[in-house]
Amino acid sequence: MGIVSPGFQGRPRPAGPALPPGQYLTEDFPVLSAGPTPTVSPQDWEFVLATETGAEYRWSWPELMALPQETPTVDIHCVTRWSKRDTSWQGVSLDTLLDGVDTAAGYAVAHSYGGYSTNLPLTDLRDGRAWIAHTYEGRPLPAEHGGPARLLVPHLYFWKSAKWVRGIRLTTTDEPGFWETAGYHDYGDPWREQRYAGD
Ligand SMILES: Nc1nc2c(c(=O)[nH]1)N[C@H]1C(S)=C(S)[C@@H](COP(=O)(O)O)O[C@H]1N2
Ligand SMILES: [Mo]
Repeated sequence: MGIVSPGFQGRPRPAGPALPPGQYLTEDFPVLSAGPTPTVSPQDWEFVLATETGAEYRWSWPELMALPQETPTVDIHCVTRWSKRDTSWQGVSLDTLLDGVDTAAGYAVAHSYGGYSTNLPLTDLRDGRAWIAHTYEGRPLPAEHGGPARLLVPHLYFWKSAKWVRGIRLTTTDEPGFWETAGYHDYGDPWREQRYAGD
């Protein structure tokens, strides 16, 4: 064989599964917050699920921890174009929280401590696709990433994964949240590159 340059790796790196269009991989974990990080201690934390009829279902921190726990490992995709592979979390499935909740609502709005909100169809919170996550890579979720607990909906752009989540309100009409009101896509499917309204 001829000359092989010292940097030559011999074979291409395995490409791995495709990323959504327009995304690049990052190894670090960027922090994206529209405002300051609210301080919420687990003792003061409460999660409220409110239905379209006004019925409310509440969980304290110990009650959340006493529910069945899941450990999803998922890829996440931010609309600013970074994606991160194989992030591992622990949390409670929205299926568990919605179990026994009587609702005919088609939509949900997640609300955060600090005022952020984001909307999505209720169906996207079901079928093992959404969690209230409190642990990241085996450690309590850091405050800048949404601790004590955040919504995790990895099949949509990451702005739908509300940090410092304090509740979810079920609604019969679609109510755009913080970024959706500011021109981002109402649904935000990364595989269809739904970044902005009209995409
Ligand atoms: N409460 C709240 N949740 C939020 C945001 C925010 O500003 N406030 N930013 C969203 C956006 S745009 C992204 S990309 C992710 C960023 O999560 P990270 O900071 O843990 O990477 O959180 C989402 N959830
Ligand atoms: Mo984002």
